[in-house]
This record gives sequence, structure tokens and C-alpha cells, in this order.
Amino acid sequence: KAQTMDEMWDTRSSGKEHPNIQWFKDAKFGLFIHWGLYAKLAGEWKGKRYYGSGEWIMNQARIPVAEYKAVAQTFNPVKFNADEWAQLASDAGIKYMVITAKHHEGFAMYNSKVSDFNIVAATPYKKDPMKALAAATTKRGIQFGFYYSQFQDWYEPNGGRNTWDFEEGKKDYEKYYKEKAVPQLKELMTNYGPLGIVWFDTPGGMTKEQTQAFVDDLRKLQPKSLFSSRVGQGLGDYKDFGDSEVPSTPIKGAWESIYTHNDSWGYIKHDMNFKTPAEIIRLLANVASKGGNLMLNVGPDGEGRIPEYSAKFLRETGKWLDKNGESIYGSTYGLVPAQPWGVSTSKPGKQYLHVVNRPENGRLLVPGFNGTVSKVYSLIGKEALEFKTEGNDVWITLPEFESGSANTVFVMEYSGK
Ligand code: FUL
Repeated sequence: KAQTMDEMWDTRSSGKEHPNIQWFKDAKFGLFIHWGLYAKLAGEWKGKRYYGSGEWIMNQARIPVAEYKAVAQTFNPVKFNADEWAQLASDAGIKYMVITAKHHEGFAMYNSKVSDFNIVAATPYKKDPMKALAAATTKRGIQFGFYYSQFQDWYEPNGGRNTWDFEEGKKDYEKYYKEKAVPQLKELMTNYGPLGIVWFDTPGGMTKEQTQAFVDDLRKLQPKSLFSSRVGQGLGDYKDFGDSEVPSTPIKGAWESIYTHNDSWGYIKHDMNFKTPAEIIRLLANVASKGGNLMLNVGPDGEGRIPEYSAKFLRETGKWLDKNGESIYGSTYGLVPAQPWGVSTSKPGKQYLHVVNRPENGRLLVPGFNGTVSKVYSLIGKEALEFKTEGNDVWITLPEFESGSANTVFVMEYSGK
């Protein structure tokens, strides 16, 4: 039976949060990386272009396992440089990174003894990029995590959802679970770490007992690691919404919105629809204003390079965060609901007003604010601003600045609720 998002996530019903949850709540900005054999195909199979999401190409083009397997022999990402990726993340102001250890294609991007369909055994590259990446991120104070598709596996006769090679009715999911999912999870938990996050995907494919046992293994082997609600069956240390979704009102507890930088999670060479730095910042502030984290995805190519625009735009986002990070990191949802001018985030005694659209007359209305405002100033430069209150409405006189670009942040200090 399909579960709704709310059914999938009731960690709070146990009344207990993971003791290590605070770093996640404060982090606000994560980097998601979809990288696998699909990166090599780059959205094209036998001369035909596929749109949609690059990591789904095996499924979209109904590529037989035997042919897909051969792609591994051409996968040689010699340009991959763990330190460059981790440094980019650090420059971008990223606090955690989650990378695909195995996506639905079934290919392990790490050294797996469980299945030889992995980057060390099946490609000319022969190395394990995950070891280096785990070390490079940890060294920079970035929490490192794995994405793992626990049920959907198109490569295996008993894996979920390959209907073009294997007959659905003949599948033995239990066998898949025991022989691939569990032992691979154990490998990841044992050979890498300390892990900050395990990010499961496609809830609903495993029974309640299987899911619980899976999570028990994780707790035993990586007690500090958090895991996402997409494991299903009401479990999860934090909630993930659907792809590219932000809730419309503030939500308490730990949660995350996931978006990709262009229109695909995995690399597609003909997708150039990258969000600009201003768009990324707006999205980040919007998610933070509801109390959540944004995990933004990039899709490195088959050579191991993060697309030029992703790198450039992420670095520019990082420059904004260098100056305005106080209004994002460690913040909780804003007390001022979304306004035509933008959104707000909170810290004790402070509201950060993220202004995207400057009112033409420069008079900014904060309506119905329940607190006594003592001071208003620009976050950068700390320039004091005039304000007056009319009942519960606060009117602020803004300085001149370029409207419609990256958020300009003002701080409103107050006492009371
Ligand atoms: C979905 C997957 O099917 C997509 O390929 C992607 O990984 C996205 C983040 O989650 O469920």
C-alpha cells in the first residue's frame, strides 16, 4: 500500500529526536550529487536524446542489462578530483554532501565485494572515488553521506522495477534484500565514515520488518548517522518532501527540500537550464524561512567534472553566504509570513528580512508583527534604518539597492514574542 508523506514520517511520534540532529538543523545548505554510469551516457542512447532525468536513461530507453553493463567498460572519470569537489562545496558555503553510492541503475560507485557491478571491478578507472571524497569533505568540516537506492535496482533479476528484462511476477524481493541491499548497506557503513547521513530512496518497496532491520543495522554500525524519511515505513531522522517541493507554511522538526541545479539530477549534456546564483539564494532563503534545509543537486559528467555553470554559480552563491550567512545558518523559520517583498528567517530576538523586491517608494511593510521592535539595520554594513510602528504593523524605510537581484537582508531586533 502506498504511503503518504506524513505516514512515512513520524519520527516525532516517538517523541525522540536523534541526539545528533542539531548540526543538520543548523546546516541549512547541502550538496546532493548524482553520479553513476548514466553520467557517461549524458542523456543519449544510440543517437537519440532523452529528456527528463539523466539517471533514468536505462529505464527510459529500456536498455537491456547486458548492454548497460558494457557502458561500465567505457566509464573512466580521470578528471575526478575529490579535493576540487570538496573545495567547491566549501567555497559554496555547503555544510553537508550526499552522493549516490548506488542509484536505481544498480551500479556501485564504490568498491563493493557484494556485487562486481562496481566502479573498481567493472571500469578502466579501477579506483574508489568515495574513499577520497569522504576524506576530502570530512577534512573541510563538511558532513558526508551516501544516497542508496535500497529497493529499486534495474540491474538485478530480483531488484525493483526493471520490467523490460525481468518478469515482475517472478521476482524474489526477499532474495534481493538479503543478497544485495543489506550487505551493501553494511559495506558502506563499515568501510566509510563517520557518515553524517544515509539518504535512502523509493520508500514502500520493503516490508516493515525489513525496513526496521535495515535501520537497526545502520544504528549499530553508524550510530551518529542520520537517515532520511525515504526509507519508508514511518521511519526517518528527518523528513524529505517530494522532489523539488517546499512546504507552503513553516514546519517544525528537521526536514529538507531537494532541488537540482538544472532540470536533471544525473548529467545530461543538452540541459543548460541552470538556476542563477540569485535564484539559488532565493530558494535557499525560502526553504530556510519555512524552517528547512535546501539540498541542491549537481550532476558531474562521465569524466568526473562538475559542470562549469554549477561550479561558477555555486561559488557565487558562496560569496553571498560569506556576507549574509548569519541570516541562514542556524536560523529557524521566520515569524513574518511570505510577503510580496520576500521572506524572513529567525534567531532569538531577531528577524532577518530577505528583500527580493524593493517596494518602489522604499517603504517596507512588516504586517501584524507581534513584538516590540527596538532596532532595524542592514545586515551588511549595519546601517541603521528608520522605522515606525502602527498598531502591530512595522514600516521600515529602506535604502536604495538593486531590486530583483540576490536577496538584500535587513535585521529587525525586537523583544516579546
Ligand atoms: C527520485 C529518484 O527516482 C530520482 O532519480 C532522483 O534520485 C530523486 C532525487 O529521487 O526518487
